[in-house]
Amino acid sequence: MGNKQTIFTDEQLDAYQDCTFFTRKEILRLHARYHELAPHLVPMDYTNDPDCKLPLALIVNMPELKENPFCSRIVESFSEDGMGNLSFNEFVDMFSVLSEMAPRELKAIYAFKIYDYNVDNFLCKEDLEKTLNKLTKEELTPEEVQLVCEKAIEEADLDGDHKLSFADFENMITRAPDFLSTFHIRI
Ligand SMILES: [Ca+2]
Ligand SMILES: [Ca+2]
Repeated sequence: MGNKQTIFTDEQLDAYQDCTFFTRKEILRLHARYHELAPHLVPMDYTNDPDCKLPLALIVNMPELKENPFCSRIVESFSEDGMGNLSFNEFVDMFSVLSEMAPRELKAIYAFKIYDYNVDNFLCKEDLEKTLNKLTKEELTPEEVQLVCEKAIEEADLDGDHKLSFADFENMITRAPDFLSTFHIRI
């Protein structure tokens, strides 16, 4: 072992491996990334589950997230305190869901939550318009956005209530996988 510092116990690493899509090596790399965001705040030794959280502003500045139009909303949705502060566990959970290894259905659950701006468990036309504006970096005219959203709802709306339930949304992303593209981030 030499003077190599213990960061996690074997049990901790096993637990991370079981609960995420990452290997032990990747967990250690994530810890290094988390640590380098705020070396004075994040301890190297995590064997005692230190009570440490990093603010949203530091996390959304990571090169992997910076360009993502939904980065703040993604971080907030993994933040238990709802303010966007992330513990290391939450940080790992977030990148696990965003990883290439995470199944589409899991990504869809988070995407739905993030696109549901008015938090009513449905995607209405306004939710989709906001989403599309962000996805296309406002390159479409308002008329074009409206048209695309109307069409997307019309095609995916299985029960005809003019808004998308989660089941409708799953139906939509099989036709328009671009709606999940912002949820693939390799770290
Ligand atoms: Ca909604
Ligand atoms: Ca519907």
